[in-house]
Parts: sequence; structure tokens; C-alpha cells
Amino acid sequence: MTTPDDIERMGAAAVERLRAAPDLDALTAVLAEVTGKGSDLGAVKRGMGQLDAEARKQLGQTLNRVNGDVGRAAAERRAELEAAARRVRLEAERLDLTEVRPTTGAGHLHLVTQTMEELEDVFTGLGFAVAEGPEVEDDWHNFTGLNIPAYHPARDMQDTFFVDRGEPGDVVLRTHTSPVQLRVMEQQGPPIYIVVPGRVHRNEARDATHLATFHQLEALVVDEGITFGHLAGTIEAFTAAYFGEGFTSRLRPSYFPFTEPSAEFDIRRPDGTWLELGGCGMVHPNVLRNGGIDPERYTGFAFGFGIDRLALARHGVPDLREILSVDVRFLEQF
Ligand code: FA5
Repeated sequence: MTTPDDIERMGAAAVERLRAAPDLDALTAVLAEVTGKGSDLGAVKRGMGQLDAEARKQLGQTLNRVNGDVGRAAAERRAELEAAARRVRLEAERLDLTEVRPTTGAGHLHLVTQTMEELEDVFTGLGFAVAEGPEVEDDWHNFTGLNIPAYHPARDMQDTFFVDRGEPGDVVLRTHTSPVQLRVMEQQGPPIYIVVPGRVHRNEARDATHLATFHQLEALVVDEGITFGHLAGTIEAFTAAYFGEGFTSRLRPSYFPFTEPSAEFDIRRPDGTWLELGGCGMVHPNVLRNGGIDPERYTGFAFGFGIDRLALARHGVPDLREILSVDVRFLEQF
């Protein structure tokens, strides 16, 4: 006849087997074996009906407690195995976000971005700091403060996208990087030695030499005793540093409202052909004054050129619209 001690032993054996289950499937199988119909404990339960009331009560209490222990052991083992499985899964799904992927097949920066970074390197090497300004600009910084008053014909030199904010015509997409000249003058006094790479927008039809959204690099120097010679020397030093041996620069008289005198500058390639790069000049006294700088004490020079034209010319690509290409066969070449 089954005794309470027998039930305790059966329970202890069941608990031991449950604790040894190596995984969740095994645990489910063991639990069915030790508590199911064919199990020792199951048989005890089924035989209870034949016992007298006193024995039934005594065995019943032990059986309930032991069944409780077995159930708890199964639940504990399940929790352990689930936690272990979760750890394995997390480890397998782990992503190292700091991992550096090999460059082959992983894509790369766009030619224009690469060119901007190279230009920044060259100019920081020459002692310039890099500054930035907003692409959505106000009339003052883009035009009026740069000595381009309303109705001045020079506004037509740069067809403008207007933003529907504030008074009509007050807010524009900047048409050049020159507004950052004023912003830097406002923020810091002289000496100023900065370059500003950035995106600009003009309401222009696209063709082989024009885009509506393109990139410029602006340079601004303001200090005591700055002369046109410093401007020409800086452009020459930049040409040699960026393009290398055999490239030189030239200046041609020109007109910009924010510089006086003004010039255009071109780069001469080793094969003798010229690449028109941008505009430059001595910062107009009105612009210095608008930036809060005393033009009696300080002078400065500025230049600004198109990065997209420069980038493509360097690689011999004749049509600026290729800049917008999403064809990997084109992009892969750079
Ligand atoms: C300017 O934008 C003046 N802010 C440059 C400047 C700065 C002069 C400081 C004096 C002192 P301009 O409009 O010429 O100037 O444009 C300068 C360069 O931007 C051009 O030489 C050309 O390389 C590039 N560029 C102009 N328009 C386009 C366009 N639609 N698409 C691509 N590049 C352009």
C-alpha cells in the first residue's frame, strides 16, 4: 500500500527530473511523464477512490502538497530555460552599431560631398575656420545688407526663389553663400578668416552649366591691413594646394555690389584651357559697416565659387546635370 513517504519520494524524483530538463521541449515532455495518467503520482491519485476516508485524507494532503512542489519546480525550470533562450537570441541578434564596414560594395559619399570635404581640408590647412549659415535667409542678409538694395538691377543677376513667409519678398532661399559673410561679421568681430561651404538655390532653367540647386564655397577675411594682394595670393595658394602642379589662376575685372574692386577668377589647366570658377573682391565698406565693422580700421576680401562645376570639371564630366544622376554606374566612378 502507498504511504505518504512513497509519495514524497515520487515527488522528489519528479522534481529532480524536471530540474534536469535540458530545454523547453524536454521540460514539457518530462512534465507530462511525471504528472500524466501513466505516472506514479497519477496512479496514486486514481487509486485514492478505493481508500477509506482517513487514509484518503492523509494521502490526499501529502499528494496535494507534492503536486504543488512538482508544479513549482516545473515553473521555475521553465523560467530558467526561457531566460537562457532569450540570452542566446539577444546575443545572436546583437548589432554593433560602431562597426566599420569595409568600403567595397558599401557605397560612398557623393562626389559633391567629397569635393566639399577636400576643399574644407585645403582651407583649414591654409588657416581658415569653417562656418555655416541658414539656407532659408532673409532679404537683409541675402541682398540689402550686401549692398544690393530693392529694385537694384543686380538682384536680377540671381533669380530668386521666395518663401511664403512674412512680408512678400522678405524670406528667400539663399541665392549664394555670401549672406554668411554678414552673419559671421555680426557674430564675431575681426580678425575673421573663414570659409563657408553650402547649398544655394536659384530660379534658373537647368542646362549643361546651370542647376537650380547647387553648391558654393565662400571665403571671407577681415583684418587690419588686408589688401588685394592677399586675395590674389590666397587664390593662387588654394589653386596650387587643391589642383596641384601645373595649375595657375587669373583674375579678370568684374562687378559685384558687395565687393569693390571686384573680379572673376579662373583656373588655368595644364593643357592651357581655362575654368571659370567664381567671383571675388575687396569687401565693400558698406558691407563691413552693415556687419558692425569699422571700414576705416579694417579691410577684407571675399570670394565665392561653384563647387559642382569644379567637381565635374576636375573629372572631365561636361554636363552639370550629371550631378543629379542616381545611376550607380555613374556614381561608382568617383
Ligand atoms: C556669386 O554668387 C557671388 N556671391 C560670388 C562672390 C562672393 C563674389 C564673394 C564676390 C565676393 P555668381 O553668381 O557669379 O557670384 O556665382 C559664383 C559661382 O557659382 C559661379 O562662378 C559658378 O561657378 C557658380 N554658379 C552660379 N550659378 C550656378 C548655377 N546655376 N549652377 C551651378 N553653378 C552656378
